[in-house]
Amino acid sequence: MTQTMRWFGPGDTVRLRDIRQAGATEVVTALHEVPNGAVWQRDAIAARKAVVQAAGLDWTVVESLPVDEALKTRSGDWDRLIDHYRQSLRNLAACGIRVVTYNFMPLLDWTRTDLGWELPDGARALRFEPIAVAAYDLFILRRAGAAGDYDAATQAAAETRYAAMDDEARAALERTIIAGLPGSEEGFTSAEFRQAISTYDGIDATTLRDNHVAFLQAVCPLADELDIKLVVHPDDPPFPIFGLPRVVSTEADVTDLFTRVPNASNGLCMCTGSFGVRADNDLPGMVDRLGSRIGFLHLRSVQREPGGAFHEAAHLEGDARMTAVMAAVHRLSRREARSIPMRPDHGHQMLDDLQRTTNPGYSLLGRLRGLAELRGLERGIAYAAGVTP
Ligand code: CS2
Ligand code: MN
Repeated sequence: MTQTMRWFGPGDTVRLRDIRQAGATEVVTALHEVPNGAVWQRDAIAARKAVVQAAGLDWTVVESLPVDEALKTRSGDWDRLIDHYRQSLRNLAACGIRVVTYNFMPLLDWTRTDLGWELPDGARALRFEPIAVAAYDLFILRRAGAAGDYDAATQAAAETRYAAMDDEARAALERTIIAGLPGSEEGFTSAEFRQAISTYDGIDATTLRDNHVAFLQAVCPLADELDIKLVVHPDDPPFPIFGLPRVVSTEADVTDLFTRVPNASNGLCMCTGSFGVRADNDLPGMVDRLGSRIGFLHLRSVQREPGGAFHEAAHLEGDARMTAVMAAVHRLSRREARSIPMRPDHGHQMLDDLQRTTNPGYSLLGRLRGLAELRGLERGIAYAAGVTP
């Protein structure tokens, strides 16, 4: 595996030298300052790459080149936005970028309800709790039709939860859910969010899948030529939320996508933390079966809790079965003789992280711990399989 860490650009409080000392050889990053839908210019990409290289690191994986909402809803300026996406891919390829991550989640990228959930050892983790989502949806957002999406017990629990929150707690919950976590690029107020949700009226899972296929059919032939792998990041969490469809949540979802758009450039960012929320996603088996489609690995584990909640566990703990996943990654790399880029996806806030301000999920020490554990695990598996040293 090629060890990388995510870097949010020059404004990130985690510096390139920190990332290098943590043991990564590359960063994955994006031109976060470019608005969604605009072209990433070649000189801007080259300049950012030069900054990374001056720190002794490299940049060959983009996370993410955002897919504008109009491409997801297949409306408005679709043709122009496709042209922009294609131009950005050309410019990225000219600068030696070979993997481009994107997602196809309507409106929200990854979603949590608590960004500082205290673990027994005092470290802090990200957590998702369905009751908190329901409380926000029913009583703060007051989304039309929300009541139809929750059973009576959930509605009652949500009402109790809402009643127990003061104004500050309600505002904090709203910010956590819709203000935009790092990398999501766009955030909302509740009023804006209600309005944005209405742009998905009439777009069900089938239509969203068709729109995804139309997007890929428009960009994959060019990506094939450019030798770029476009890797879709799965839905996080991997189920519909706020009445919005999500269609990249299971192994069947992605195999369907590869069947409908067989181009070699149509690939997957195998995020074990996202897929792993669902017990019906067999993570090691997915690595075995999806094989050559996997262009990028996000290695992380979640601990599922009763009632559908989950929190982010340490990288080798929780429900991911990370040792089995890593063994499958090892088999895949040997079978295809390639070094797959990986990053520890998120980390706890621990030790000195607790005194610092970093992007939620993107602490330095928590990710350093994750990277160290994962690369040690990989070495051990390789050694046991006869690869020395
Ligand atoms: C990331 C996502 O932090 C995260 O969970 O994995 O934000 C990811 O970058 C995007 O969904 C990919 O487009
Ligand atoms: Mn991920």
